[in-house]
Formats: sequence, structure tokens, C-alpha cells
Amino acid sequence: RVSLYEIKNIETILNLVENFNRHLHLTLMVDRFHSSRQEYYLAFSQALRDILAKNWIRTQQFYQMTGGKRVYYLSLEFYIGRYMRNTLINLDINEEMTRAAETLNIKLNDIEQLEDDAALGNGGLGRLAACFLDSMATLGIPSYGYGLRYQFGIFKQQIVDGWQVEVPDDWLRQPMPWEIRRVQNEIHIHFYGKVIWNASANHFQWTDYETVIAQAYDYPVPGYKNNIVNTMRLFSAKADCDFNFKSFNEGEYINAVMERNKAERITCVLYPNDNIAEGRELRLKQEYFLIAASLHDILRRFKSEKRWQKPSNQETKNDTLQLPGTKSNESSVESASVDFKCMPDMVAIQLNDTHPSLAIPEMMRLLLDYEHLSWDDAWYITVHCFAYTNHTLMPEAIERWPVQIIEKLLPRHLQIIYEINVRHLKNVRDHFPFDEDRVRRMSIIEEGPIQLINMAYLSIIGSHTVNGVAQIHSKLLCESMFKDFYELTPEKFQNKTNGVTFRRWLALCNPDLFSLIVECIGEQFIRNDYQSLQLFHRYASDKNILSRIQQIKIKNKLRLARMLEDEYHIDINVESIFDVQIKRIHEYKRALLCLLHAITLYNRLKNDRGENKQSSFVPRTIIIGGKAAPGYAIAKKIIKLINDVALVINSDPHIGNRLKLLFVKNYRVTAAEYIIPAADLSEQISLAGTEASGTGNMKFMLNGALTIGTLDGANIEMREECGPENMYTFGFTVEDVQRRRQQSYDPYESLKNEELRLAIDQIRDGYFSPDDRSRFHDIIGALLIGGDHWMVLGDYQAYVDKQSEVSRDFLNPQIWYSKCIHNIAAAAKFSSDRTIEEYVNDIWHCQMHKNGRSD
Ligand code: DL6
Repeated sequence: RVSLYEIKNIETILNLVENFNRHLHLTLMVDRFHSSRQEYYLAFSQALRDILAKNWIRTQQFYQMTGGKRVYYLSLEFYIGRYMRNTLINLDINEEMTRAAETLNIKLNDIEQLEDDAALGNGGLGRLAACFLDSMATLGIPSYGYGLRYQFGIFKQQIVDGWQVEVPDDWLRQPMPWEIRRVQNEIHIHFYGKVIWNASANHFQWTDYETVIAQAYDYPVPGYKNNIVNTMRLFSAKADCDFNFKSFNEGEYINAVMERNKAERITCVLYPNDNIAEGRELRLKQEYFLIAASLHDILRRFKSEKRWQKPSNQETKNDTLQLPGTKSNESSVESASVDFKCMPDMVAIQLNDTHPSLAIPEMMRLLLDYEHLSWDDAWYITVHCFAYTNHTLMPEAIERWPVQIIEKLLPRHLQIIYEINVRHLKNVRDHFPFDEDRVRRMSIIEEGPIQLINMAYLSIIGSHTVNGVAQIHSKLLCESMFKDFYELTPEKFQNKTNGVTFRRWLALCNPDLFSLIVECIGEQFIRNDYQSLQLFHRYASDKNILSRIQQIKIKNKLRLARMLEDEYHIDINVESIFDVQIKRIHEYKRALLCLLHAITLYNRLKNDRGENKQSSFVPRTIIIGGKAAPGYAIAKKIIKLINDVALVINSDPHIGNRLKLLFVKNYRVTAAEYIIPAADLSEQISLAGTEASGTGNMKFMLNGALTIGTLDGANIEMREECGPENMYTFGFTVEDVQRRRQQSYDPYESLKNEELRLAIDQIRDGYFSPDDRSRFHDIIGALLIGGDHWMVLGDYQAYVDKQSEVSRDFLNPQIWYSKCIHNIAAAAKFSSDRTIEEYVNDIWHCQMHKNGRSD
């Protein structure tokens, strides 16, 4: 039995230094005095990799020997960020490596800045997948993340003249020390072609297809101080060597080779849309490419597990299991000897939204056409392996693929989807006789000018559980979007409120706060006892701790202020409230509300009246950041508006450093690691019923920022945990929104508020855009003539009033920091370890190996 418990990761600092030098010489072939900082970074990373390698191999051996159920997390996005510091922390050698670097006269902090983010995600959904990987490794779950190795991740955002400009994220241009290509795991993926009935073999056969090769790259996922290293496997597209051999034979050798690029485009770039479905054929190819390669791998691993092979006297026939894309000599297990019905005991596959949902018909295809199982057996296995997480209520994010595209690209899958639908609709009719309207509503195939396949419906039908990502979101799914399905199979529906990993989002990004908490309550909360963070509530009136929390916050604010001053050349007042909204720019998230408040404060200062006389104004630095999807015109216009307003406010001598507005460019994981620990106030102000959960809200809470927020997503549960007195909630509830939508909401009503009317007039009349006075007419049009779909104006008054409360409380550090402590302690529930444990108990039913051995 392999135990991973108590393996020592490093011997001495001297060893680390030696390893660094060895890699500098033998891997990079440079000498110490003629090497660049980039080479130092690579040498340190290689030295770290050596330590990981040993544990990585042992973990995989350990999983094989313990032989339990595996969990597969299928996701089109993994938004990891930087690797190096996270690896040092999880391996518990951060201090040693820092000291080793010092002996070499190198600052690890500087070297770290050379690392690009692994930014293979858009926002919340991709970052959640990364947090889950960290928790699954920390809890010792035999698990794998499967995704795509995009050559270009989420674009880099530049701001030119106030406008967003997208620049490709060429993250693989430098050598990538954290990946290892698995040469033995090449898989052939098919597209296009046609389906024929193979009468002699008695099954359908997909022929005349084009082939693309999936190459596997593995990335280590170390658990926290437990010597476990799990795997994230990303696939990259490569042209088949036999590609276009016809033209090759005709002598068009050059053209044939050039054609290869086409196939390799599949994993070229991440689609940069957050909460908006992408309808292009290339995106569908990406989705199929990922799931076909993943399922191939999953079945190969399942087959190789000895305990699921039938004893030889149960064997019926002797045909070799030949998964598509496998070379015949690779397959050592015979299909008839594998008891596929046991697969749900060995395999749990989680679908991260509908993006990988083609895995359902693909699994059916493999089991029917290659394993020759009956439909009922194949369907039983499929449904019991799959589980589906929904991440959005936005109608525009729901994937619906035209039947025609699927037919062209994946003809056999279309047949299977039709058959799934026929059987499903029969089931609906059995449950709800004489209700043909319901049958129509619940069909996977939506009829209309073009037939569309609803991927969410396919995912629900093909999974044994469906979950939302916060209580209110899961409830709304059952009441609205999936109501009919909930009525058919209520037992499938669950909630799994999101969480974030405390390792990256506290230990890594806020080491001083982490140390203070550990000093007070011990370190169990960061390992596998997230609940114990609640012990920190006890310190909410401890003067010494309150003042130390304040000092840490100020230190973090100073660090951020220096960075922003360097980059943006503005003077930042660290005594001001750092009021932060960082997230994707999407109308429903309402950066505009934040901006209207900034304009209101500006006008008050200009007018110098009321509670805002110079003497009583509480200084604020409002920081907004986030990327807009390149094709989302109004979101890009909002960025320009923020920048135009910022220019006016920040250059007004009358305002000075009492109020600043800053749009931080290129918001990403690494930026969040600097900004969140420095925030006083976290803006979570989406219209109620629109944000599925949010996870940024949890990161701020954990780092001692107070939240101003609507009763939306996980904000509601955060409020329950910390108590309403420790959070600034405002605005319409979900019920208010529903009522107002029914009874005609009138945005003009809100203009009775003079301050709001002034702000709207200023934007409309070009006060902030004297060079183009009509620049923002479309934004104002959406708010007024367009009916203000996101009810920005309707929530304005309540929001601005709540902000005044924030300012009052901020003036009293005793009150403010006591609330901070309650927030930090109440963040216990929002550890992704809690979320993952719930997935284990209610959905995956697999073992956990906390501490690296089976407890
Ligand atoms: O569940 C992770 C994250 C939630 O916290 C956000 O509230 C939600 O907007 C986001 N959803 C998406 C949806 N994309 N698609 N499909 O990114 O998921």
C-alpha cells in the first residue's frame, strides 16, 4: 500500500539552491551570470516541478491501488491564474524557497511577476472550476479536470483613449514549465461524414469522417500540505498525419501540409463570452473535441481497473474492446469481460454547465456502437454517471444548437439525440396524459423557423442530478426555467452553493491576515475544517485584534495604491474608502449604478452642500474593473463612460483626493489577488434574480471587505451567515422585480430624484464627453426609452442611501473592523471545501483521502 502521509517535500535550503543551479545549467543551459530573470523563473519552476513529480506519481499509484470511484470535472474553462506561488504554498515550502532565492540574491516576488496567468476562462464559471480542482486535491478526491489547452486564453484588455482594445493572450509563447505532454495519449476525434447501418455487425457505423488528433497535456494540481497531486488534463488539437492524403497523392504536398492549420484551429482560442452562448460551428467543434477526448480517456481508465472485469466464466464473447481512435494493440481488455453496469460505481462525470453536454450522446454512442450494449443498459449507465450544474438564468446564455449544424458535424449524435427525445417525450406523456402543450414545451428539439436542440434539457434528461449554484438560483430554476422538468423529476434537483479556495484567496493573496487568523484560531480551517473559521467571531470586540486587522488593511491598501499610482499616475488617498467593483462588464451586474453614485458624490462635492460639506465628506476611491465581451457594444460603451467620468472627476482641482474614480485595465486572477485584500467595500449590486451566485463576493468577505449588495445569488446566504447588521443590503427583491415587470415598471418615475436626474442629464448632454456630446445616447436610451431592463434607476435611491450608511460607519473604526471580523468568520461557509464535500455526499458518492491516505 502506498501511503502519501508524512513524505518530506524538501531536505534543505541548500538542496533547493542546488536544484535551481542544476536546472539553470542542465535544463536551460545558461550560467548564473549570463541568465535573464525569465530563466531564473524557469529554473525555480523546474526545481519545484521535481518536488511535485514524486508526489504526482505516488498519488496516481495510490489511487490505482485504493481503486475507488473517480470524479471527472468536464469544463470548457479553467481559470487558474499563476502557478508558482500557489504551488509553493500548497507544498508548504514558500518560506524555504524564498530563503533559497535570497541566498542567490534573487527576490522571488520579482521573479513571480514574470509569470503569465493561465487564463483559460472568462470569469466566475472558469474560476470556480479552478477552485474546485484545488479543493478536490486538498480533500484527496481521486479526480481529474478535463479541458482544452487553448493557445490563446482570455484576451488582454488595453484601454486606449478610454476604449477597450483586445490583444491576444499568447500565454504559451514562453516555455510552459507546469505542463507535461503525454505522448502515449493521442486520441483520434471524428467530425462530419455519414452514418450507415452495418447489418452484419448489427449496429450503426459512422463513416467518411474527418479526423483530428487530441494531444493530452497534464498539469499538476497539488493539494494543501497532503502530498496529493491530482491532474488537470488539457487537450490540444493536432492535424492527423494522413490528413488530406488525397491531395498529397496528387502531388499537392504543400497544400496538404498547409491544410493542417485548419484542424489545429479547434483549440486556438477561448471564446471570450461570459454568460452569452456562442453559436459558431467552431465552438461546437471545441465542445465535441473536449468531450470525445475526455470520454475516451475515462473509459480507457475504467476498463483498466481490474476489479470491474467480469470473472472469465461470465464472458460471453471474445471481441476486443476497440474504442474509436485506439490503435488495436493498445487495447488489452476485452469488451465482453468488462462489466459496464458497474461504471456508475466507478465513474462520476460533472458537466460544468451545458458546454460539455454532448458527452451524453457520445457516451451512448460508445456504449451502443462499440460496446454493443442494449439501449436500456447504455441509458442506465449514462444517466447514473452524469450530473449537470447550471450556472445561469440568463436566457441568452442557454445553449441551443441548430439541428442542421449538429447533423452536418455529428450525424450519429443527432440520431441518438432524436431517440433520447422520443423516449423522453413518451415518459412525459405517461406522467402527464392529455397535456400536449407540456410535451411541446419539454421537447429537446424546439420547433420554429429553424429547429434547435436545447442543451440544458438534454443535460437534465441525461443526468441523475441537476444543481444550481446558490439557494435562490436553485429555487428559481425549479420555479421558472426548469419548472416542467422539476415537476417530472423533483428528486433530481439540488442546490450546491459555490465556494472559493481559502488557499489562493487568503493564504496566498493576504499572508498577513492569514497569519493573524492562524495565530488566533489555528490553521485547521485552511486544511480540511473550514467550519473552524467561525471561531474568529470571538475576536470581534478584541481591541488588539481590531487594530491589527486595521493595520493589515492599511498595509494592503498602501501596496495597491503604490501599484495604481505607478500605472495610472494618480494620487490615491489610502485613508479613503476603497470601494471596489471588479467583475465582467455585463449590464445585469450594473456597473452603471456604481458610476451613478460616483457622479452623485462628485456633484455633491461640487455643490458643497448638506451632509457633504467638505468637513463631513468621507473620502472614497472607487475602483471599477472588468472585461467586456468584444462583440458586446453597450458593455464596451459603459467602459468608455467610466473612463470619461473618471477623467473629469480626477482632474478637478476642487475635488482633490476626496474622490477618485479609477477603471483598472485588464482585470484578471492576478489583479484580483492584489485588489481584493485592499478593498474596504465590495460592490455586489446585480439586479435581484440575475446573478446565479457570484464568487467574487465571497473572496471579498474572506478578506475583510464589507459588502454593499442586493438580495441576489449567494449574497443572500452571506447575509444569513454574517447577520444583516454586518452587510449593507438594499434594493428590489426577486419578488419586487417580478411584480414590477408584470405591472409595468416606469424608469421615468425614478427621475423625480433630483440628484439622479442631474446625473442622467449630464451623461446625456455630454458633460463628461465634450468632444462628442451624443456619445452616450445609447446608454441613456437603454435606461429610459428602452425601459431600463436591469432596473438601474429603480434601485438608485435605495443604493445611494445605503452608501451614506457605509460612509457613516467607516468613520468609526471600532464599528467598521468589528463588522470585518464578523464577515471573515462568516466566510467559513463559502470555502470550496464545503461545496466539494456536498458534491461528494449528495452527488458523487466517492471516497475522500484527507491527509493523503484512506481514512
Ligand atoms: O457558478 C459560477 C458562476 C456564478 O458565480 C456566476 O454568478 C454566474 O454568472 C457564472 N455563470 C456563467 C455562465 N456562463 N455560462 N453559461 O459564467 O457562474
